[in-house]
Amino acid sequence: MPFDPREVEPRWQARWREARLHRTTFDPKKPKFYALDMFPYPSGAGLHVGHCEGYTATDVLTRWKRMQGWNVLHPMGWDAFGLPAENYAIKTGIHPRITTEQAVSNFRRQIDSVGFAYDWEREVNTTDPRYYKWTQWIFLQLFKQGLAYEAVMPINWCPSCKTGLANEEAAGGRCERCGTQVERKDLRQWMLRITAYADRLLEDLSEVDWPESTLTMQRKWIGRSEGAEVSFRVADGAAAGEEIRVFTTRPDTLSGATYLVLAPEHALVERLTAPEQRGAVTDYQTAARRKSDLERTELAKEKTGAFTGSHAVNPINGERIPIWIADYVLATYGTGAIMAVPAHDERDYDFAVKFSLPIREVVRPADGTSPEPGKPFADDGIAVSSGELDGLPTAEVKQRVVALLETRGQGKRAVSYRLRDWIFSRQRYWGEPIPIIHCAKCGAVPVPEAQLPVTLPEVERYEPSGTGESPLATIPEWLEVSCPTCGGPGRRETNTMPQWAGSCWYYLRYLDPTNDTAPWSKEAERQWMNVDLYVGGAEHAVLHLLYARFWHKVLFDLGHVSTKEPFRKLRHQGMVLAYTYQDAAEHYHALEEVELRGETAVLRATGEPLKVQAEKMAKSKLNGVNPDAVVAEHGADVLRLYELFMGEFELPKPWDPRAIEGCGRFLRRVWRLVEEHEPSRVPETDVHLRLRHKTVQRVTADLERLQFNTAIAALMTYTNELTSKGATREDLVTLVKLVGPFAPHLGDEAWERLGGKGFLLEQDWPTFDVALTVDAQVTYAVQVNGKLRGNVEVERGTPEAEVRERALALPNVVRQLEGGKTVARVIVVPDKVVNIVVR
Ligand code: ANZ
Ligand code: ZN
Repeated sequence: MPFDPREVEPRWQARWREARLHRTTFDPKKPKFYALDMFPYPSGAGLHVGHCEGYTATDVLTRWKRMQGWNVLHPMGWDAFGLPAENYAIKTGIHPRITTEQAVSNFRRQIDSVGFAYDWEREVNTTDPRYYKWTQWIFLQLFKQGLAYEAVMPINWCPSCKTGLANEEAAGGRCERCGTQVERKDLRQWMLRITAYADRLLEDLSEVDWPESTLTMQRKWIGRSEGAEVSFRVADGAAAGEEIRVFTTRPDTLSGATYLVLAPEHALVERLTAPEQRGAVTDYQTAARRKSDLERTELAKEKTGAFTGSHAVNPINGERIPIWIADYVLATYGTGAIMAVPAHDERDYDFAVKFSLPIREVVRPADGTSPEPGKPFADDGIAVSSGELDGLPTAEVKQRVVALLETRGQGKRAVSYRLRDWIFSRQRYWGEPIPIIHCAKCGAVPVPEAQLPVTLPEVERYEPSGTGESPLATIPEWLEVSCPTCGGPGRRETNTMPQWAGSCWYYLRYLDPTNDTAPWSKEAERQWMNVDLYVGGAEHAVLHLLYARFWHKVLFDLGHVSTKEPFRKLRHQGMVLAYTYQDAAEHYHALEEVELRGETAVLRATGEPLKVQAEKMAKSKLNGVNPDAVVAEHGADVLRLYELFMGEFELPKPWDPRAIEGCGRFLRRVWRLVEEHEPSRVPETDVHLRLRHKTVQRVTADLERLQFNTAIAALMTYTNELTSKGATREDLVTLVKLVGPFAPHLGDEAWERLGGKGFLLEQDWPTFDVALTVDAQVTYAVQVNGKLRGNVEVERGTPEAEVRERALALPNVVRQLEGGKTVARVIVVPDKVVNIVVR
């Protein structure tokens, strides 16, 4: 009977469900394995074969660990707040809750159809009030620690979405969602003081097993710079005598600082501006406000600026230098002011050239060569024109200058971070309400914990108000409440949390998802944390991981979690690409219109040759692959197998519809072996034994290293060998157990057919004997005076004397002794070579 996935797969899925097979249990005597998938945003488009890759990987690993007797936690949930559902609601008037529910049930159906072993009894949904109650609770813990605060911020503002955007959502100066040019707007915002954790977020990266590229991105994002803060006194004008502090990574170049530059928003600019410069300075400030940080600091950008009319004194040489403002200095980095050293910094150089400011060289290349003319020399070197510091290397000059400034009270060592506090509010509907009540007398008052959750009220319209407030501001019944502290009139906070909020702690809620008196129990936390393996896309390498680590550390400090880091090991699945077919006019054609000829392709209708490329899947490129279609055509087991067989797990690889067939053939071959099995016919031999132990070792070791593709290749080899040599019962049991995690439906069907009891997942993973994983026979190369003269094949472990004897008896060796030659020496290198020296 051929194996029909359409019949077999749903049948086993139903049996697993009835038996609650995937329910999490915990036995304190056993080790634990917490495998976490980055939970999806349930979009209307449904599950993607890219999702399936990571999910299959953790599914295989958790099934394997479970068979090895581990406690396994493998949950799934929904990161369901966010803009797409909300934008759809604005267009159609349909509540985002409804579209979200529909999308979630579609995702769940798809996930089940692939046979993933998630414990649905632990499903979480960030938009469920029983979940976001605790997101709000965590926010209040942050608030009580002084880690959540309000500030008026010049934020990125999308005039089309009418909402504020975090820097990362406005990369390149454009709204991530709609592409509109982003403006700056001053708005009251909730901020989270992630900068207070900058050092620990950096240091503790040494404790985790993450991809090096991701560690690097996190380090760069935090951007720790060591340097100094230097004080300059204002020499003239209304601000005379005041101090301007600058941050520099090159205090050694202080003698070359020929002017100061302040950010246009710097608090002192007002008083530094001389009456005759007022007009120019104000105009310049207005223009700067319209630009994004990125535009402002771009290296290649034409430099602009305005002179304030005031001067400052360089503390190292007493020189009077002009004070300018320019937008290439950011208000939010360092101190918002710099000492400009045009001879050694590219931006300062361009600026000095443009405004004819002095350029003074104070560092030269250490190798005695001349620096390139017409360019700043930005490297370390040897000090020149720096008085008594001349001739000293940069590192030492830095130390001496800082030491000198410190004794005079004019500066100190300082560290600066690129990381900024996290803008934690959105003026949108579909998010967690921030649980704060504003009172004229008491200020920002937390909603008492007993009153959580603050649920999202029903609204008529989902548009932001356009004045910078969320639609929640339009519902007086919801808005107006009494102050929890004084009982006077209060007004609810109308901002909602950003989409990142719910994903900052979902891995903790899975531990104890129905707890309604605490976000999770201490016991569950101690049992399962931390996450042993976190799998998800590299696109979350920075923000999600950084934000979640930040919350985790705060929770750690408050004693709510027992580990410093949440995710011990992290891996990113490589992106699943798909082939695209483009004609000469660069139009894309779907695979159905294409005829494949080896490596090339032509348009079926006209024979026109097409350009074939592996690209990211996209609707516009007609190369999307829908898992539903793959399951319908090939079955879930084949989909799962192919997802992991496609290539190395962590590398990008193209989906190849022709290669899927190979996986189908393999599984059919496994089934045929099981079906045609007649145990009495095949006696167990040493060859069987060794092959089996080798395969078990290979697959086990590959799973340990997440090398799924080579594990599958080993199973394919094993299957072929058994097909040609015949399989014993033990061979088949082992094969089925090894294949089971990859192809669980076929696994259970085959297990049952072999007379097995219970589910495959409840069986023990096969073990191996190392002694049996090495080949029984070894081949010695036999050399006479360094020349290969033959081979000797013996049983492994054959005594040296016997090997030697057999080597000397080889006809080809005997011939070398003709003419009265004698054997001077024989050297046997175990399992490798016999060297015979003849004279
Ligand atoms: C003098 C100097 C001389 C500098 C020199 C560099 C080279 P990182 O490494 O990114 O920390 N800087 C400081 N604050 C700034 C701000 N708010 N906006 C723009 N630029 C700012 O860079 C630190 C350097 O960037 C600082 O060192 C300062 O320029 C500039 F040969 O000071 B430097
Ligand atoms: Zn009050």
